[in-house]
Amino acid sequence: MPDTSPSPSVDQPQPLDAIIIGAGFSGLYQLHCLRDRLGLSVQVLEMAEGVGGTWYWNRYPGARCDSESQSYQYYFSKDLLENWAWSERFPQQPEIVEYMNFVADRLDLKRNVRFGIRVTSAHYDEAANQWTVETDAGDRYTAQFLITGVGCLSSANVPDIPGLDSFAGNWYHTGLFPHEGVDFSEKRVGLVGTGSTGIQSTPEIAKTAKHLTVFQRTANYSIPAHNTMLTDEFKRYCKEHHADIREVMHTSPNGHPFRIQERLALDSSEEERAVLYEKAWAKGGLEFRSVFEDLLVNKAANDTAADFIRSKIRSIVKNPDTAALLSNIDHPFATKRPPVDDHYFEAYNRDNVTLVDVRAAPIQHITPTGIVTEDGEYDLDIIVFATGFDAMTGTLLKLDIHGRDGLPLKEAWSAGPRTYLGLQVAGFPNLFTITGPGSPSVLCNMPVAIEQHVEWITDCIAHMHAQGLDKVEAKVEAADQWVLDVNAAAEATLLPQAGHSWYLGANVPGKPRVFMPYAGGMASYRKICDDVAERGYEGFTFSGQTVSAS
Ligand code: N01
Repeated sequence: MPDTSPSPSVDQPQPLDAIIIGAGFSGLYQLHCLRDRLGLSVQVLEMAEGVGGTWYWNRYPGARCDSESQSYQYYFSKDLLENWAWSERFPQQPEIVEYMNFVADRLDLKRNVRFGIRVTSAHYDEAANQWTVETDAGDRYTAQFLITGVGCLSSANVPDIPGLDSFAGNWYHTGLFPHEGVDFSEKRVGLVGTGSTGIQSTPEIAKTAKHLTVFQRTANYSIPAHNTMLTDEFKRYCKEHHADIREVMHTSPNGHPFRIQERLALDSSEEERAVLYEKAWAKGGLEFRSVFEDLLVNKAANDTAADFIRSKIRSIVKNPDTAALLSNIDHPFATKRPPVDDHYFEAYNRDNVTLVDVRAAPIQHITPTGIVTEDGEYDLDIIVFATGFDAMTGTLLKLDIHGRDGLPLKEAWSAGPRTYLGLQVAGFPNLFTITGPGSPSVLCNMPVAIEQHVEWITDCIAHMHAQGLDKVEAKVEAADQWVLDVNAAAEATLLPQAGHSWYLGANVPGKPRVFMPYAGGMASYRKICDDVAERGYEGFTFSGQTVSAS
């Protein structure tokens, strides 16, 4: 039976079965599973004033999902699948928030979510086997389980550039964009960053700004989205083929609704490759990566895709100097998350867009009137930082989590995140981290990764209830081995070759350089997790007693 008790308030705190932090894709589904499937008392704590997680905050111009819409939704519910239809191939941010509200309302989830409240700390009490969570409203919640659904990219990374405080105009980070939007008309806008976000924003801001100056430190590959409105025929196809689409997503390494082609790049002739790449470019989207199966493991194979994209950039961008800067890319294709764009390179053919190379002439400081690089000052009215996130660990560490004997998570992870399967941390009993570091997470289509984690956690808690167990914790040796496995999986690919990628934490000064997501593929990871459960939750300890040896 669903729990219908009201949320505990400042006056009436009551112990809960579970506290979930975050009301995005992860938190909402976890709430549904624990409350409606297992009948537990659950409270979700959410900093935003509404559901949506990352999509609640990332409202920058051009914000759109890079996953194909038919794959960017929950698949656990036939009812949800049958009663929702996306309008575009790559849905825009407002439509995704609308979807999240549709889900939350249809499953009656909001009554167990407290909005507008920030978790300030979480402490585990061994004697009581209980988590105590404190919030910025000054109240406390206690629960047996603590589950984080805080997303992997939710802690904005604003660069520490001297003089930013003195800037007389407005500045924004794309991950915390004003809900009322920003009027760029008649404004000289500076955009710092050319990751997925900067690449999505550039053409949109250029449409209305008086002038847009893009500050590029690292040139990036990008594949055209070729976004389009979905036809009724395609919508019907999706509704009639849910099971088939899910099957492809669940058996592919990255959770997307397309298969990686089983062929090697260098087995094809140059002409054959050109035809295949042209076809994939014309189709657009992340599927470009699936033309050959060895693009991420063989540098020579990767070079063929990289060279193709560089030649495309040079053919699109008319100014040869700008084209040279944009195509001077220093890492293999897809070793940083490849952006998907809507006429990004074309935007540089506009009279009101300028590209500035801040690799050659770094940003020095900000004045009241603009950004100063080694080459001089760029006068600006608005600065937009598309400078990314303290990814995967940033938000978890900000929660100020303390495990057994008061051990701070910050200390446990001082040399980088250490988890078992990305699900649990040794020394932090009954804490689960949905899409935590060490899981495929950001290397996978997120809803697929989230559903797998939420369902595994739910099954684990159900197992504990069935067995009369009240505590689960990853074993140190299991976590140690998993860290080795995560490193080995990354080393088997070209991914670590992008030395400045956020996958490695390299974008945040002082952050340990550790490859954080599990790169062994979602389908293999799912099997590993299933096998662990099947073998009596190998590598976990329950209620202080070892259920099975690891
Ligand atoms: O952030 P990023 P993002 N001076 O870290 C530059 C997801 N996403 O927000 O590479 C100058 O990738 C930095 O330069 P460099 C997706 O997973 C999803 O774009 O460090 N430049 C880089 O160019 C994505 O990967 C979607 O040299 C500075 C940029 O800022 C992830 O979010 C849409 C700088 C940051 O790129 C993050 O993407 C958008 C400085 N001091 C994003 N500091 C959808 O699916 C940083 N940079 C919709």
